[in-house]
Amino acid sequence: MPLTLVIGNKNYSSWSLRPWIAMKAAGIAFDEKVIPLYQPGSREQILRFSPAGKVPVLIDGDNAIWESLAILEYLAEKFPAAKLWPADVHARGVARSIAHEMHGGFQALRRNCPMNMWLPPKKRPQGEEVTAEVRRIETLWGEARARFGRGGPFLFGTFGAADAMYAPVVARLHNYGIEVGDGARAYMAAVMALPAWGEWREAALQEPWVMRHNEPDWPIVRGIMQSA
Ligand SMILES: N[C@@H](CCC(=O)N[C@@H](CS)C(=O)NCC(=O)O)C(=O)O
Repeated sequence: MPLTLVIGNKNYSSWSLRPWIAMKAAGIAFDEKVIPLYQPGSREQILRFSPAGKVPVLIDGDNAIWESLAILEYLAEKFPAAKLWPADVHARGVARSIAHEMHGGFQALRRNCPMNMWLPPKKRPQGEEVTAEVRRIETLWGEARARFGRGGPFLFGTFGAADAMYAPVVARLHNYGIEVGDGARAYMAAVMALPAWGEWREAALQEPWVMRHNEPDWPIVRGIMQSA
């Protein structure tokens, strides 16, 4: 029976993007089910699949695996050939550290810059808290690339679970026009050049569901949608 990944709207659901892009980039076959978030009935629909009432959730036969990072761990165990974590024990430890740092942190960036692929990329000034978090992200990306990234353009060379955890950060930095250095910019370009990124983004741009509280440029976005 194929795996099914239950996700939220592609435009907004940053947690859903993480296992989705990992599976696509690794060539792991799955069906997807999109549940538009924060609509009447959304919660009931999610609860049919996820005991925690959140997406993403991976359905594997009778098993439901929820929490983005737990899904990535499950996939790494079930599909070792996908090499979602680095082979080297030290690199793997650092990859898990930065994945967990993302999962539990960067609240200001998440709060102030919700993922929104509809937003026309432009500079949207952010406060000190966001700037400090972005500096931390640049540092940890830079250190991973310098120590472990020789085999490719991603944090640990080839695209893996740590990159998947930061994929929505790439979207945020891009759409909110947040300034980063050359190293981070090159890394972001590599992530955004993935065919899986293009597939997710194209689908996001087609979605009709609007979450107004995530739309700082609502009149502009509505104009784009109406002319699309
Ligand atoms: N810690 C969870 C967070 C999941 C989460 O917050 N998902 C959001 C969408 S991005 C959700 O399901 N929201 C719907 C709701 O809360 O009703 C994870 O890593 O998967």
